[in-house]
Amino acid sequence: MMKKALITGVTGQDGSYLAEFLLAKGYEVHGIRRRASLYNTERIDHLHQDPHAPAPNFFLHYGDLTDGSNLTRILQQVRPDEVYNLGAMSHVAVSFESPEYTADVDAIGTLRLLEGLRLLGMHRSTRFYQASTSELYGLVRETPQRESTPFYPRSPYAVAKLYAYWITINYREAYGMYACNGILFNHESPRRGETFVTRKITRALANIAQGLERTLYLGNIDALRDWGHARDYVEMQWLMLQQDEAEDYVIATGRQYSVRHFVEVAARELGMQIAWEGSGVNERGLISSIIDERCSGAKVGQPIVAIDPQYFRPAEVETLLGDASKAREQLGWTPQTSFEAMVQEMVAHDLDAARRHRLLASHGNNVAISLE
Ligand code: NDP
Ligand code: GDR
Repeated sequence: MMKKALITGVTGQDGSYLAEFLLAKGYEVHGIRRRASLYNTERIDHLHQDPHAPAPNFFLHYGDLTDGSNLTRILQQVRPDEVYNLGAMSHVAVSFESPEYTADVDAIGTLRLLEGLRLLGMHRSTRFYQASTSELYGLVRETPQRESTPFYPRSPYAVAKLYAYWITINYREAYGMYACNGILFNHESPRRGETFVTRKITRALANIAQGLERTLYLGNIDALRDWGHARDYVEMQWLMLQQDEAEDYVIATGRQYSVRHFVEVAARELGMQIAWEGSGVNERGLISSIIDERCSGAKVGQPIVAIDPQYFRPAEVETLLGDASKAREQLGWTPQTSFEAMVQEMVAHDLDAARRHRLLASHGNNVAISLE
């Protein structure tokens, strides 16, 4: 029998890779999309199937994690074997601007799904994956971070995700649900949202290489992250739901780099010599140490990376480094893509897009480039 999966957040980075992965495994895949005034299905358009075609196996449903009755109706209609809750207001900096909405979607949205499954009597038959995050560790208490490391969330996003983490465990313990948390460290790809730092960097440097931009503005370039490739990480999400017992797992590469290093690797890929400019102190006294021996002043035409304090966060997560030994040993998982190969893939993708933009611009088309 063909298994059925329901993915919230199917239009996002991970949702698109997971949908591809599950379709390749022979699943019938259902995804929840939000209504938007513009198309928001770019990442999954290649999976679209004509619903009139014989035996389609990819379906989209309009819905929202803030709407409990809608979620329950979709669960009732689809009756999935597996639910992957990837939908979220996932931007840490934006969560400081919209903390209440973030809690509604990321925390209570998770509860709505779990409760929907329980009310429909599907809690014993449907397996549930919760997209938990390394942001839970926040102000880190132990390095590297593993499943037993204490949490200390540092943003409205992380606090909302902490609720989602515990409510998932609570439904597992209280109602015998197969429900687990994947505590995933940062993972990136050419499909990464354009305002997350890695994609912002590769996109801006590619535009600079094509003469469409001159300056990339960043916040805390000393932040350290454990970056993996999203394509590798969605396999883990599936593996976690295929075990005899539901458990929680850390997923990470075990390697850590600074934002500054990411810029340097991406720039090297493009054969660029970056000029670093400026420095910043945010209102809490956090200093980004960009003024150093490399800040010698830009030559004419040289690409500039400058610090703009507007990108500092009210509370920052300075360092994250994961220990995925449990996933490696119990699930036999290891990431396939190296940091360098991932940066290379992202740069190549964004350079291709920048070339097309330049071509359009040279033919008089107005190309809007927005970098946040
Ligand atoms: P994205 O931001 O790329 O995708 C988020 C998805 O959630 C989009 O499909 C978005 O829809 C959807 N969404 C947002 N708000 C709602 C809502 N109110 N109702 C229904 N759907 C909504 O995130 P990623 O793919 O990178 O991440 C997937 C999940 O994993 C998220 O929960 C994230 O918090 C978590 N995570 C991500 C990590 C990473 O490094 N990428 C690491 C650890 C955890 P739309 O397209 O319409 O905006
Ligand atoms: P993060 O990802 O907050 O770790 O959350 P992001 O790429 O936004 O930031 C990483 C680090 O880079 C610093 N930084 C900047 N960040 C952004 N976005 N823009 C900038 O200009 C900039 N300059 C420096 C940040 O301060 C931060 O330290 C991501 C999301 O996918 C979450 O949903 C997920 O849970 C975590 O990863 C794990």
